[in-house]
Amino acid sequence: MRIAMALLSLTLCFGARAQQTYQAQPTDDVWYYDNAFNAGFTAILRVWGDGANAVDPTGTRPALNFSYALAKWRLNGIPAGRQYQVIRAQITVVQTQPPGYTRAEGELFPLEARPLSHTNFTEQTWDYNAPNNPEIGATIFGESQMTNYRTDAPFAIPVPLDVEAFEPYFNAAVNQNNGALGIGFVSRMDPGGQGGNRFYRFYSRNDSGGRGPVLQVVYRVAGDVNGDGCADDADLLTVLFNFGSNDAQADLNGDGVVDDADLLQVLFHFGNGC
Ligand SMILES: [Ca+2]
Ligand SMILES: [Ca+2]
Ligand SMILES: [Ca+2]
Repeated sequence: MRIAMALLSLTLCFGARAQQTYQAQPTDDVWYYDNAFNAGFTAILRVWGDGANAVDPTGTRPALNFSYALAKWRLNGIPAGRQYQVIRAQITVVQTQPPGYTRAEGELFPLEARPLSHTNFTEQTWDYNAPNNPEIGATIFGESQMTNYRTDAPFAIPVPLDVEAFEPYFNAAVNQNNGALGIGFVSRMDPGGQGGNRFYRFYSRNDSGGRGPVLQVVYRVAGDVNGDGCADDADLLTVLFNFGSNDAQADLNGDGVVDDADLLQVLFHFGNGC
């Protein structure tokens, strides 16, 4: 029994080290709209579309019937020079009170998180008319969920990101962009005419209450079972030793069984981070 407990705590210890969590607010976020007031430092970001489109199809920057929010994160503490497996990723924003849309409208016209063409912008120097502002990509990493919807208080809007779509973007940010990761927030939600109230309004990083967007990424060095930062024969042996079991540590893809898919993860990334 004592030995079993010791093994269990050892496993938990290794498991905790193998998976790591990044969680932070952006270093820059801006309200990307033609008539935006205080676009770089507004406490509230605003997002809407024209009902049919989330991104203005007529030009590279949003015309009057579109409004975006751009955010840039610094992935501090994640070393470059290796590939990472993204296990889970989510952005959470906080909707101001009261929302200008019903729960059903929020579900019909979600807030979308998309890639940016580059991250060469700061809220300090933001200019709507600058010639080279980032463009919003076509990929939708994630859509908002209205699970916490309420009208009597601000509420958190989770935007879970699709791991397969987001993982290469995350790796490119770490390995090719000095850790800078840009996200564009857009939505098809139509305010309903000039002066309309139906759009997303969520706190920026400049909110004095600290309710700005939060990016959370659970990741590990790809193929690294034991969490020493390197995929090598020790990891291969751990997978082989636990083959056919449900050992959580060796189950790299998290499908509940240790099998050839996990073995391939280690083989494919063999030498990663070493
Ligand atoms: Ca800002
Ligand atoms: Ca290892
Ligand atoms: Ca597995």
